[in-house]
Amino acid sequence: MRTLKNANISPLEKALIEDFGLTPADDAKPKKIPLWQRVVGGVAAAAFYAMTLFGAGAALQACDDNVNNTPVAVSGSATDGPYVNGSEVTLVELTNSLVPTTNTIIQWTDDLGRYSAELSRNTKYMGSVDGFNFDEIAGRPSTAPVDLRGFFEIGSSPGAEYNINDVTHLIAERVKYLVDSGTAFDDADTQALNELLSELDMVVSTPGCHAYEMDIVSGANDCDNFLLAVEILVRGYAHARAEATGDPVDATLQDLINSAALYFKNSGTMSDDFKNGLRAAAADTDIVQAVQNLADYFAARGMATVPDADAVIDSDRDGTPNSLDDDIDGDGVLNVDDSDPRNPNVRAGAWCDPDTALCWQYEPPATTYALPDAIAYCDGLELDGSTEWRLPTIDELRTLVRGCPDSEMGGACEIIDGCNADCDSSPCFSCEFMETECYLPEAIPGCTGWARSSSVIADRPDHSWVINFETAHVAGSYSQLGDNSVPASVRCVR
Ligand SMILES: [Ca+2]
Ligand SMILES: [Ca+2]
Ligand SMILES: [Ca+2]
Ligand SMILES: [Ca+2]
Repeated sequence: MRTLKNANISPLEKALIEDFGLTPADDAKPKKIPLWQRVVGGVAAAAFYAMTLFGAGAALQACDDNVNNTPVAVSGSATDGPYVNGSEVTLVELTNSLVPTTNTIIQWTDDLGRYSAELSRNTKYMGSVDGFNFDEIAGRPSTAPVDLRGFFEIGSSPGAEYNINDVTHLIAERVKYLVDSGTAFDDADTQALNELLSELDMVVSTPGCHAYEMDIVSGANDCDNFLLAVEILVRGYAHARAEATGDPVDATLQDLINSAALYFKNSGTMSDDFKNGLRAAAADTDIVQAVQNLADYFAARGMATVPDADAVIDSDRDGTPNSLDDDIDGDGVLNVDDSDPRNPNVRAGAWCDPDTALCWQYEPPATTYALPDAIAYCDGLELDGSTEWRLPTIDELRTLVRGCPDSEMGGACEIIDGCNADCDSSPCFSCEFMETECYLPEAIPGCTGWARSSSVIADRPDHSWVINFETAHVAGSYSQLGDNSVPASVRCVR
């Protein structure tokens, strides 16, 4: 790429132009454009670039005297979550072919990401924003700046809104590509959004607007709901991926949306990785909490309305959005009967471990049982539409241990079903007592002390193997609890 030498182009503008691969055709010539008047200068620059890049025909079109390019007061908001006070919005005036002119306006946002500016009527712009923004999922500002961009065409109405958001960012490269291929801007913008919509099967929506008309800050129509849904899902994906890689969340988010926009550019499709990431986010993200976090942020700034992400997010991808779905997580248990209606692994009183496919009694009974009574209790249990419950073996019970590798099933502790008492000499008590937490999966409550298994110790049949989930200690009942007649906690399995 050529270096830009034009003194009229600021470093920021230069960076934007280079980001987009929109280098002017000739470095020196823009200096010859009379810039004595901004609007006229913009039209002249448009004509210049159009002439050099696309020939005289396009230039004549750009010089059409019938087009009213006088300035009009407009506003908009930059959101990926709202941007914080003083975030920088850069508005670069473009030719009809989306080639940058030298006319650039920089504005700073308020704490809802809102900006205002006087822009040329009937003229296309690239808007971009740089700054920190509110992370709806974490409920706090981002820890690094996130850049977004978008294209729009200013109409003739004063007060109209032109927003910069995740959706404008995701489709920007594609819009530019389509315009470069000869599609009119408005058609390109509509086509790109429709293509994006058809790729997102975790969102059920027909927004009926341009991406730059979507806004989470000042409304809750279907367009705004769609935008908030995409912002939450992209952010949810970024959080999950950052957790898996150990990378920072905001850098991960930036990488995800930039890579997705680039993939989308030529194909009009999203990668399987991106779609799967958003699908997982639709199922796993606490959408209610994310919307509440945003509502709290708005309320602190005197705003009552927040878009309804659940009106368009379809967590179980059955075609019905969450707000209309009587079984949101698609686990076959209606919301009203579901111990956790947002989590398909938690059903009516049961939690199914995705790692083992074993389903567990969600909450253990308050009563403790001697071994024969524990076996009878589980055999007689009716829960979650099933009577197939049993007292777990020690092998099954050890699959519930989390956070103590020796005691987890397959760890160094050698106590398994069928063992003699000498298995107990292996490292089965290597973790600390936890006062407030428990060595159980986060998804289930009930940090009991000693819990029974059905595994009787082979050479001491009046005793059996037990686990204390407060210490992850796997032991023979003879040393810790007493024989099979002593009551202990129970959690049935199927
Ligand atoms: Ca659904
Ligand atoms: Ca459903
Ligand atoms: Ca359900
Ligand atoms: Ca559920």
